[in-house]
Amino acid sequence: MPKKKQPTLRRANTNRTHSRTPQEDSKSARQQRTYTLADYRLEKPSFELRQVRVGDTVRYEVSGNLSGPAPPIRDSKYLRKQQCIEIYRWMLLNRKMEAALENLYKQGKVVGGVYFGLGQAACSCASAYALRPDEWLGPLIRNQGSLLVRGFSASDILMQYMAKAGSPTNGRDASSHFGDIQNRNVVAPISTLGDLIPVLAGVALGARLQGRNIAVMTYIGDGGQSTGVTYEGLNFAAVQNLGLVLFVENNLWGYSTPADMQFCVKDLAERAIAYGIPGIIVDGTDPCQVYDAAHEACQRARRGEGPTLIEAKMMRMKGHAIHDAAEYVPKALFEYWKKRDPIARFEDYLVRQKKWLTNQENEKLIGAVESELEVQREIAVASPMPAPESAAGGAYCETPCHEIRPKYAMPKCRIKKSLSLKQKETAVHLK
Ligand SMILES: Cc1ncc(C[n+]2csc(CCOP(=O)(O)OP(=O)(O)O)c2C)c(N)n1
Ligand SMILES: [Mg+2]
Repeated sequence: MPKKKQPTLRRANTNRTHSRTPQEDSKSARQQRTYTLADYRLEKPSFELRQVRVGDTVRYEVSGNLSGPAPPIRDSKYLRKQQCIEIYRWMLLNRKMEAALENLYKQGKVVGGVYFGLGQAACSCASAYALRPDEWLGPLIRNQGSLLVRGFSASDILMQYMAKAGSPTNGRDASSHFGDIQNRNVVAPISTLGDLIPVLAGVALGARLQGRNIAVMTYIGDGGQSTGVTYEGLNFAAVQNLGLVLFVENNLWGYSTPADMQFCVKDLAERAIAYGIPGIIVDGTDPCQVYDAAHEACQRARRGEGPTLIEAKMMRMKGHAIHDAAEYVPKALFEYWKKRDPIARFEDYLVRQKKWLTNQENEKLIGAVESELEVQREIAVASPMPAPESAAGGAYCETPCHEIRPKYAMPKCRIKKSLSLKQKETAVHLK
């Protein structure tokens, strides 16, 4: 039997003494990989945090350029005047509802802790605004603005925090662990950070099997993005070309750990390269940038082209939760981001720059949001606590209560045999 020819292994010449030929240079240039990350920001903050030990305690010091003026809002490529005003309104409601929540907590009416999204309203509201009603959202605990955009009322959120009988979980769960899979297509937040990612990828896969490519959106923090399940979920979405839109909310802190001590990459969007998907950077305090990136990612998702990772850079303007005074955050950092307040800057953009709202119209709009919130607050405060004997009931519903049916019924997908593997992955063929 003829001897099988062994493949020859070519070794790199480690003792090379001659310089590289032009042919070698061009070959190496061809092999070199370059990646680009779209960056929508009009300002690239540059400062560093340093941990300083003082006796048994540590504190953080910030250095860098913290005195520059706040950047302007970037004109949206897609939003029209009325849509900008609508997003501004959601952002106002988001903030005012959180202020009401803080007061209710101080009055002893809240059961458990309260988590705020102060400084993050543009990211929550403008991202959720990019989804269609039939698409899906999986918010995190700070994305209360996203819940409002998806159709929950402020009283739902206030009642949930007060554990009222009429709250979405009938008073059996505090904070934001609620969703609505029947009408609003909202998956309840999962506290185990990262777990929403494979769940939402699964929702997109389910829709694909029904013959539709849809956008599904969820969020992960700068801390949570280091979990294993984030990698697994996003990688799965990438290889299956699922329409996941993942916002990495880089608010510079994970509890009391600064972002500088959590990862070595310069921008978290760089991690997209490792999944083979687009990575985008936006200023998370600019609703137009957030919307544009979200809209483009949703369009990609709807075309069956797979997931997008969007890093939204901003700052958590309060402690981790209401019990945390955030004394570890250098005051200069709060001052810097206060000048970049998303609502004040968007208001300035709409009223003074674009002149899409007169001062009078703006005041009227703010007044209307305040009145709406006051009505919602009163409904929430006046509603009853659950009956003690109901304590052993289910958090979401009683069993048997209603039949939980699959949203889109059985798969309708037919894949043509003649398609290439890549085409088969994204193909949507209705019967
Ligand atoms: C898998 C997992 N590990 C740890 C925690 C505890 N934990 C809750 S919130 C939090 C910090 C999260 O920081 P980040 O992801 O940056 O979100 P942020 O609070 O800044 O919005 C941690 C560690 C958790 N909920 N899940
Ligand atoms: Mg964080």
